[in-house]
Amino acid sequence: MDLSAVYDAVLNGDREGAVAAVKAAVEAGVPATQILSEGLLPPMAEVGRRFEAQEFFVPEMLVAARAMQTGLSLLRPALAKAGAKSTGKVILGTVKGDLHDIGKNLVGMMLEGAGFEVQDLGIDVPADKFVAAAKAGGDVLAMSALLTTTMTQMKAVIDALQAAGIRSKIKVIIGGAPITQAYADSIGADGYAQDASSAARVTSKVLGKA
Ligand code: B1M
Repeated sequence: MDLSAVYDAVLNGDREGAVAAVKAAVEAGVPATQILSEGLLPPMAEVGRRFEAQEFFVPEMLVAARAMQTGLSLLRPALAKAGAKSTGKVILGTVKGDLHDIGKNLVGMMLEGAGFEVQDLGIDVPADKFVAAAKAGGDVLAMSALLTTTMTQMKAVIDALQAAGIRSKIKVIIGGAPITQAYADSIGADGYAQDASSAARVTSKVLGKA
């Protein structure tokens, strides 16, 4: 099925159009993963390109993101078909100073789909909030950052876990557009995932389950 109606609705920030187009694709039997990879994700890359070219500005970026999130929420049940039982608890959040949450939300859905319990701390999460959640209990702490200016917060969180004496009790994985394996290694993270589906794989791996 041609998913250009989904693509166009997201690119144009047309929330109702995105809902209608995603619903039509679901009803036509298109798999959720295909609607995501061919309909919902490509326009976000185009929005980024247009933003860099100064053809789009923050308001356009924002309405596109809202349309994308609304479309994505319709796929949540299919993407996050809960596993039989929890295979571990993941504390998830976007780091301090960073308001981007689409990638993080997608990571959360994929983790739920892989059977993990997910505690989502939201966006703009300061180090002490990550530490408090880790102290309360969790197997993996998963951080997302989309800005080169906020990715440094990931090291601040790892340092804060160390200072609180709980670094060895929880695994740390990181991801987001500017993040690389080399960066993850340099700050002492246990794992790096390039995208949402590999985040579930990397989480299992750091827990010794893959
Ligand atoms: Co922003 N923004 N933005 N933005 N924004 C980017 C990131 C940017 C690359 C655009 C560009 O210039 N091309 C650029 C960053 C440049 C840089 O730092 N190098 C940028 C900028 C500059 C800004 C502002 C500073 C703009 C301004 O105000 N002048 C501002 C900062 C606000 C802040 O956070 N303090 C800003 C604001 C915004 C909006 C609020 C308008 C909106 C976000 C809305 C929201 O999230 N609710 C927005 C958007 C939509 C984007 C782009 C266009 C799209 C991001 C997105 O959702 N992609 C983005 C350009 C781009 O990425 N091409 C851009 C889709 C999403 C599914 O992908 O988040 O990469 P992504 O997640 C992927 C992987 O990265 C990975 O898996 C996901 C799925 O496969 N992943 C993980 C993510 N987290 C992971 C964690 C893991 C593992 C994998 O483990 C824990």
